Amino acid sequence: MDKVHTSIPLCFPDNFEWDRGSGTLVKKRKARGKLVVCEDALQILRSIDGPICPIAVTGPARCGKSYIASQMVESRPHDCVFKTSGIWMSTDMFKKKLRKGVEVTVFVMDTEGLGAYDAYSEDDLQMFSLVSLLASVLVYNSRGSMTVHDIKNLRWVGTLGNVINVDEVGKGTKSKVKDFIKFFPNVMWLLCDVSMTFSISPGDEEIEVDIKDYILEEVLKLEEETGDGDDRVKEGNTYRNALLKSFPVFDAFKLSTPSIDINVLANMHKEETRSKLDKDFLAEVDGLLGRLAILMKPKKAWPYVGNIHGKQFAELLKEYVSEFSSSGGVLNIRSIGSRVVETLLNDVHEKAFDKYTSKMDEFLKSVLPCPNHEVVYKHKTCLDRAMQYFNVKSKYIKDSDSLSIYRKKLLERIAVYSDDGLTCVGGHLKTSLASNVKQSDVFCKKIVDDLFKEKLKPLMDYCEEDDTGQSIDVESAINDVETEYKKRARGPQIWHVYKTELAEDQENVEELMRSLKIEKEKIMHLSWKDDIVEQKKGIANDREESIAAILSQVNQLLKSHPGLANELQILIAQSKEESKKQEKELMKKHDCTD
Ligand SMILES: Nc1nc2c(ncn2[C@@H]2O[C@H](COP(=O)(O)OP(=O)(O)OP(=O)(O)O)[C@@H](O)[C@H]2O)c(=O)[nH]1
Ligand SMILES: [Mg+2]
Repeated sequence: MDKVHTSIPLCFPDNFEWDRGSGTLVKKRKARGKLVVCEDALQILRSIDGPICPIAVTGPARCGKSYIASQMVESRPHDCVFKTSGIWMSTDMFKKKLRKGVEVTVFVMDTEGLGAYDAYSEDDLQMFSLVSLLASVLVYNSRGSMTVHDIKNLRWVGTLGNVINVDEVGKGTKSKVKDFIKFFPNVMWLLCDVSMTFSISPGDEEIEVDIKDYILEEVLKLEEETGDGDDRVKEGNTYRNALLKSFPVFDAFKLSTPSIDINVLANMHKEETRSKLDKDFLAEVDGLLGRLAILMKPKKAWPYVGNIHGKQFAELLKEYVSEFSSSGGVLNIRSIGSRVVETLLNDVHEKAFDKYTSKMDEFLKSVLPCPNHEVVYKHKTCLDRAMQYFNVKSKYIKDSDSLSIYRKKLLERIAVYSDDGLTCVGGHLKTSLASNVKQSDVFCKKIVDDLFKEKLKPLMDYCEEDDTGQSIDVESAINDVETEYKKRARGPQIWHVYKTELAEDQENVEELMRSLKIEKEKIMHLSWKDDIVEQKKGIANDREESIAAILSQVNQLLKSHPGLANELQILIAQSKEESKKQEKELMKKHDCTD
């Protein structure tokens, strides 16, 4: 497993390589080139949610920056945590509640010394500009007391304006210092190894003053420019102006010599040395930390972003470093700001959309098919959730144009409505509603199939098989199917499927039943007819038989009584009458007039 580092480089010169395993920068066999960012550090930064307060320590080489930066990390580590080439960050972060109630995550950044023997002045300037842009509190560390003659030590500040461009690209508008000064860090000038007291003499008498007042009065007070060729004064005034005007708050603090023992001084970063340090020095370090706490403020980024979080800080760092290497050393922080806003809003928009879809899809999975109004109701709750997320996460972005573009983008990705606002014609909601229709269709058709198999098919089979002429209650069977369908069917396709599928089945059944009835009636009718024919046949036979019998009787009578013609006529008439009577009775029985 990789070692847990107490500090990690944010960016470093490309003649080094970050070795995650040992937590060190390994020097490569090449000359120093551009700065590169450390992806591991960006990951750590991105995980910081909420406002941040980065404190950076900078200043000339070998003047105790790394030692003092270590003392600023809470809880104070015993060993020096920084090994500086490039900009390093403490991985031990801590929370602080600031005066206005904002809670910030504080982390300390240490920089390689300005004017180090192997760094060119351009690199120094880049380094100084970078920490000025990244920090909320900038500690400028120098050793020894500062006099008016040491003013050139401020050259980094003086040339800041050459490196940082704030004007809109392609537009003639000039930004004023006051527009962006509040985005710059509060600055603390820390003078080490200064044991003496300071005094100023506004009148005749000397007054002992705090080092801050001394510096403001004696070092940073503009010198009168006497005229031609007084470049030294001019230059000094430029630096003075830059320091006082580029940073919103200026403070200064001094620390006395930590020890008179040179062995102790040489090993201050070691844990065992702490007990050997001068007690006054340690008390002063406590005092310094108290003063720094007053200077702390949430980091803001110019021009659009308010309080930035770890993620935005990581984006800014990446942008600054890559812009430095591609722009020949000049940063346009306005266009960087716009790009960062773009990246951030994209990210927030994407996450807000995920919030919407994750809840919505989970719901759809469990309830579809369902009435469309339930889908729309859930959509509204999920939309509120997504918009709330978007608003909370973008509240620190002050670029109202970009905000409204991304808000609209998010809304359109979720749902687009027709001009009259009544129909959803696009976005995720449209897909959800379409899926509901599709699932409802399949679901309802399956119910129709099931009901047909369960209830109608057996009925039809029974009707077809049964020829007993018993009456079957088709109507109540169909009503039963209808009630059951209404009970089981779900979603927007209930009526469509009812009309197109179930009603058709019902009609088929009814039709079949009707034709079945007719067939049966025909069969009945036919059998009646057959009966009549048979019976008629019987009557005819009977009549033939009786006619033959009568004729034989007649012959006998005529033989024995030749004069009995009248008796013969009566017998014939009787036979005819009998035959008709039988036929009538048959007709009456079958209600048939045939
Ligand atoms: N005299 C004195 N020495 C100090 C002080 N602080 C640290 N040192 C010693 O000065 C040397 C450099 O200290 P660092 O803290 O590494 O200084 P630095 O400014 O970070 O050095 P670079 O990163 O190389 O620019 C070490 O030997 C420290 O023990 C101080 O306040 N006074
Ligand atoms: Mg150092």
